[in-house]
Amino acid sequence: VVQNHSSRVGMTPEDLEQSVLEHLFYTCGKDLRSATPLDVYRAISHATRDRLVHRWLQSKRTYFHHEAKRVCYLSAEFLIGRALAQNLLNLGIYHLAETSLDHRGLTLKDILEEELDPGLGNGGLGRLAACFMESLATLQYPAYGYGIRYEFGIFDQEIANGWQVERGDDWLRRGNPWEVPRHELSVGVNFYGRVEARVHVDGTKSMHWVDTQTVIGVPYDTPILGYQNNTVNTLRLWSAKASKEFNFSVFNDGDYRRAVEEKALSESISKVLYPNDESAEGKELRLKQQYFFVACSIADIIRRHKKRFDTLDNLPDQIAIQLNDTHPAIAVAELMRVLIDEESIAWEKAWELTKAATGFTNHTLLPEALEKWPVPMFERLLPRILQIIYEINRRFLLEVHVKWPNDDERKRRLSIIEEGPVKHVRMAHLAVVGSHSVNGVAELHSELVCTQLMPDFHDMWPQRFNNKTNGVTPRRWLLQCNPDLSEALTERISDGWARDLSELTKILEYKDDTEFRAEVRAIKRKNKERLAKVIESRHGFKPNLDSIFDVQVKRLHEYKRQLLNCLHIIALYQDMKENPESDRAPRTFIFGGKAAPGYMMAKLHIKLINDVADIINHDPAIRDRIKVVFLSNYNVSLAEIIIPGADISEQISMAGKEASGTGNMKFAMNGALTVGTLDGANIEIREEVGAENFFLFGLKADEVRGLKGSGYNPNHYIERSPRLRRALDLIASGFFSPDDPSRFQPVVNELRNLDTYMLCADFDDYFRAQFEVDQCYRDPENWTSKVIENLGNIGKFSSDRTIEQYCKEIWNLTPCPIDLTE
Ligand code: 26V
Repeated sequence: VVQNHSSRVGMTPEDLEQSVLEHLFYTCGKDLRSATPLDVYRAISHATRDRLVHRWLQSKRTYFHHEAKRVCYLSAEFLIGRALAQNLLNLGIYHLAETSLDHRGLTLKDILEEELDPGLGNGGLGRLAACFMESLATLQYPAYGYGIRYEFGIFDQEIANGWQVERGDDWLRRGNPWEVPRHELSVGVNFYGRVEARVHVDGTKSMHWVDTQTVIGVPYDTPILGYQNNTVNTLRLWSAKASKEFNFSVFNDGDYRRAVEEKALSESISKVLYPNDESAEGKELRLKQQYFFVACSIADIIRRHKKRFDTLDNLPDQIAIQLNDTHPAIAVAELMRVLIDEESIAWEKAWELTKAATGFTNHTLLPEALEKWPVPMFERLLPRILQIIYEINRRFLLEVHVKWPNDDERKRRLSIIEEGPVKHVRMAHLAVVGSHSVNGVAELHSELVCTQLMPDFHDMWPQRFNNKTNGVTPRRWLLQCNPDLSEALTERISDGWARDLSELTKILEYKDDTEFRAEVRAIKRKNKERLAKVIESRHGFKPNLDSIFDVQVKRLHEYKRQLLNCLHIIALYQDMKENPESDRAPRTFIFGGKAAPGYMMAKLHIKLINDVADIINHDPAIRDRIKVVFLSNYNVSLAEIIIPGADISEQISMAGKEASGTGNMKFAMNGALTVGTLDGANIEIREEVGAENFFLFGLKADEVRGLKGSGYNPNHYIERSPRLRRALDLIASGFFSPDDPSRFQPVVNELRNLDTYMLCADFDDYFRAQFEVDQCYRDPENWTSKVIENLGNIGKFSSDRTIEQYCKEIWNLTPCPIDLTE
């Protein structure tokens, strides 16, 4: 029996205070006098977590009793960000906590800063998984997130002398009050060994994966609370632990050192997140990570199902498995292995169940990001899984043969196994073959998946392909990160927007309300001030609050074209130097983002931005008309400060390369205007907010393709653009790198010779769009009306809308509300 109303979980100020004091004493072992801010953070977090527990248990009980279908979201990354503020808000006790602390002379804002930001993801894909988990709980859908409890998340980035330096992110060093280990649910996962076929007396054959090395997966659960409801879902992250055999072998063969080494080796599986997004590396440890968390998750899913039912026939009525990109695609083969080898289900039946349960989301069109594993490595590490993949492929190619007899070329293209000097397993092919749904993450992207990325699969199964345009949770990306704007909205249109973002259209009524407009401007200024303080504390100067805060924050990648932004800055600088009287609005250019540690060109771009900043920021002729800042260690918590402070959102990828983007949505939601190409979700954002409220430039995806096809030559554009030529010449001259004049030669050479991402083709149009930004900013009323039109029409990009579509169109889920009195 749960005590819902004990003071330990009560919602009065007295109850909350009492719990915090008790945790300070009993959990932290401190009294008020000796408590540090970290102790206070821990005590409040535990007091907050206490208030989730009965909801959490009741959610599990309800799902079990109602036999509710649930989604299992398999993702190698969950970039959840800090939990305390979000949980306080969703519980509806944020202000209560704020005032309680106030009374004791403490500021909640400062206490929140004590929480280390869990960086268990690279960027968009991991953050999307986190937004989805929050939306699922808010919409009261039964859901489990399954992933890896990395001991080290995405590296901490420092900028040393303009260069990126990586440091380990030891995010658990102060403990983690939000997770609960569940040792009793640990799972054994097999690696290596060999497969033995056994023929039985009745003539049947069974396969046995033997002589394996076993690693134990220990689940750590984090509660995911819905917005002001009683739903608490589970994010279950697996941590690798050496199995008993490893520990026993210490005593058995006496080779103590080897045993310790092997123990460390098996526990290294969940040690660190791979930081190279958008480029597959083919490292064995990465494949181990993928199989490790997938095998644990599938075992967990099957265990739970068997607890409730004595058959697996209804598995797809009870669970939907969603593969977040190909990282968990091995789930298709693992589920088949469990159904066949462990549950003795016939192949045909097992295949039917697997396909009916599984859906696959693609997140990238970059060829270098498509995962494939060398067959020899696969065979050594996962011999039984490889066998099953071969059998899946054999049957699949038979199906292809029936449809297109004598088309060997097509079979070669479609095969799960890529032929060549070394064969490879194509994980995207495995995922498509083993799923009933394949989706992209924005309209354009989904179309390109069908026509460019996998046209043969689309030919084969057109009905399988669909679109689910991304979204972001308005609770974190508006309510929490922009309290002033949230309050202004609630004052005008009441508070329904936080659960139904389409209600933001009501604010359009206030578009011409001078008071509201002035308030919107004042809020932006306050948010710029907050951001300016961060810049000042790190860079020693405070940006001009009257300047346009022009922001590009996202992973560093050539296709995202931070370099195009940089070229614009250089050209603007040269214009200003040449014509000192030129009358342009002052701008503060703000960058942030991490480069994959081995991605030399991206790291050189960071250095270029910092060198350009150094020269321009110190040029007395420029004063504060241009400032350039590269903010180090861009992460979720920094995003929560940067995004509300932006006037301009840079979404300038080469068309056809950015699958969706989600930062683009967060900026528009926080009153920034977009400068962008027709790429990913930019297209849909522009459609929603209106073309007149969006600064468009650049080639379209089909124009990019056409130009590539007919032989693109950047010099054609460089010759015709004096501005571009001059900017390139300045970089090449060593002007920004007097200590090493040839430092940026690789950058200039790439642009002049290849220009893979067509910066030269888009440069002049980009410059023109930026000039329009400038003109527009000088008319604050006009600018504000565009901001309000963006805000009022951004409702589509709530992850609630996205999740509703997944639930209706792929997962077939219905909400399962939690009643605490039941
Ligand atoms: C890819 C890889 C490749 C193999 C090695 C490790 C690794 C780690 C992460 C990734 C993720 C790349 C895919 C990705 O993040 N795509 C982004 O997904 C966002 C959410 O759908 C979308 O908004 C972005 O446009 C897209 O780039």
